[in-house]
Amino acid sequence: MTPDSRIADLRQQIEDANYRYYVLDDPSIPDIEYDRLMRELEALEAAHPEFADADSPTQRVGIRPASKFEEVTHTVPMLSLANAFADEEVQDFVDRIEKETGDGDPVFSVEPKLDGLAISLRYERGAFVRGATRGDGSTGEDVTGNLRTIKAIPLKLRGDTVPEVLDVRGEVFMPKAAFDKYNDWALANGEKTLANPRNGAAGSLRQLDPRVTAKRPLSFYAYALGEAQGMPESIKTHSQMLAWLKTLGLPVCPEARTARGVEGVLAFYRDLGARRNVLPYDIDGSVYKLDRYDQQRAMGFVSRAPRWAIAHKYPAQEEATVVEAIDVQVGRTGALTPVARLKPVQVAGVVVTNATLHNADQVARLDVRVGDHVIVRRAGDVIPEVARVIDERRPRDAQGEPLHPPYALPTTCPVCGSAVEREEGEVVARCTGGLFCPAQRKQALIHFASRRAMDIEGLGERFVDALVEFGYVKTVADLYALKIDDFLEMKRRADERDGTTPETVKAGKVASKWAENLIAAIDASRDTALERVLFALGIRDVGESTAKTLAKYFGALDPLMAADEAALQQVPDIGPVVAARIAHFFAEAHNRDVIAALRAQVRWPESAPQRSTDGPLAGKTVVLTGGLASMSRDEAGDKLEALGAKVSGSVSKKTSIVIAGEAAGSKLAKAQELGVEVWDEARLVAFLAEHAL
Ligand code: 5U1
Repeated sequence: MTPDSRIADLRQQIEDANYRYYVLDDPSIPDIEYDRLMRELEALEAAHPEFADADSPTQRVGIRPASKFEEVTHTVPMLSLANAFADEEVQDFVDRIEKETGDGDPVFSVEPKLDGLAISLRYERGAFVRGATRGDGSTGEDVTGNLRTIKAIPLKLRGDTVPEVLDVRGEVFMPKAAFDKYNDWALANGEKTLANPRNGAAGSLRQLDPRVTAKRPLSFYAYALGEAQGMPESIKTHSQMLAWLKTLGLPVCPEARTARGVEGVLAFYRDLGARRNVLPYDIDGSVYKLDRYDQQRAMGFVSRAPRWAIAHKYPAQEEATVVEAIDVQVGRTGALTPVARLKPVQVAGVVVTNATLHNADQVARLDVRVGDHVIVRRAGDVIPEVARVIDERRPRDAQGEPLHPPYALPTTCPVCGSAVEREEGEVVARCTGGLFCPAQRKQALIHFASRRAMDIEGLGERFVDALVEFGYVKTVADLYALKIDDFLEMKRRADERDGTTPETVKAGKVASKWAENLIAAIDASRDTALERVLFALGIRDVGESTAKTLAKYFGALDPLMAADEAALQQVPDIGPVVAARIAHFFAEAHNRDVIAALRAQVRWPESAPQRSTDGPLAGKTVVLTGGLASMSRDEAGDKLEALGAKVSGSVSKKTSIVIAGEAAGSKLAKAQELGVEVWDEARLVAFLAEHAL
């Protein structure tokens, strides 16, 4: 291939990869491959400057730092949206539309309202020529150089029939995961951290030097048009227009859809609201737009806001409060989690009194101290977190010095006094007390009894607490020696301690029923399965799925306990770190004692190992990827294991063979990159047949 055709080929491959990633949400190649293509293209362009092109993917940071942003007049003004906070306001909005259009069941195009920065992108004959902020709606700032660095924004539109002129409006935003990753990087490299994803997006576009913007992980979704010359006549609705933008290579939020009437839009609002915390970006509302263009025209505008669209806002999920103390919780594996005790505050309808500070790095990043005013955010599904400190409100003495020093995690466990250690490269600090530490013991018991482990119903946190605190159990095996009277006595002491249930005859009866049920639940757990026991033991990094794999691979406990690290690494999907943890766990005398005691109480069926240590694939690691037509992947895995293979889920240098079925993606690409042998399904089927499987 000549250099110019290779350059054209690489540019196309990179653009296609961007399109697959940002528009279709279906990545075609792994990051490492993408980087390799970029490096090859950079090298070729450097060697052949005669083939330079300002729209090459290597030229995203092409524009020199500016001293200020130029003004841009929007040829069609950038609109704003009216807001609704209550359902009734949405009802009024829909009522108005129904009345004025005469359509009793109007269709809306509905989508999330992203919490970023509105911008306009101008394409002329398919080329991105200018990008601007909204400004006052009529005039914005020219931030073309910064927008060019955002890979989700195509420098050229796709397709053969691109419009003559297209002003695309949409939102630049910073995905939540990218925001966290950026802040980790910034902290490690002495750069300023970003306060939140919205400020991250807005601040990044205000940078005068596009090289700074290029380091910020920004993305973009299109949601409206300004000037458009050459839009297909067949497009009669907003939703059709969004679908057309995607064909041009412009990303559109995958949550966008249509909904009918007020019930439809409110159902969308509630569904999106329920998923708000797990969406990959911050949103602050849902947007409803009348879908049909003829109906939009009939509704018209008031000042800068269309009467055919509205933003329905969600209640704030952030509130300000005060940190009254910072405590540390010790988890099952000894992990120390700093927790801010807060002056109670309502956040989106829930009273929050504690917020996690995650780990020492996060405390350092936030520099949160006792007495600070902070913003708490309800993150994830349940656990609220401290989002940031309000610096101006930090309590200070007469000299202006902060009243409280920076917070540091304790160097000894606050529960058992053992040393606290932080392994190299780990963010988590841990108590080294192991099961000597009552906090770890309690969490270990809670885990042991949990539904997916030994499934002992009724042994709630409060009673586990009391069992450990009053010395009834030291290890999980002690649970099986408990008698009804022990439980009754323990409960009486717990009630006394907590000042709860009065001593009445009825309470006594209820308590004895409770204790009987508990004993029955403990008894029921005596007949179990090896995989449950392995999971219940709480070995670090041995979750349910690894426990299952171990049980299947070894069939019985003794050979597992006897396996060294090298033998454990032969188990499918077990790498060196987990192998070391397992070997270490079974080598500890106190763990072996607990297991011996458990074996006297608990039974499980054992079998011969379900694998073959010889066979034609012995010593080979095989990865299955893509879809198989003649059997399921699980079936294929079982057959390969029967022939001695170790079946793994990820491709690495240690992989011997990758079996690539239909639509195999990044694993196949990685195998090719590493030069790993690749088989197609026909070859697999022939091999199995040859070995009578
Ligand atoms: N998702 C979305 N956000 N947003 C903001 N759509 C949308 N539409 C807007 C604005 C200002 O304006 C159109 C109604 C043109």
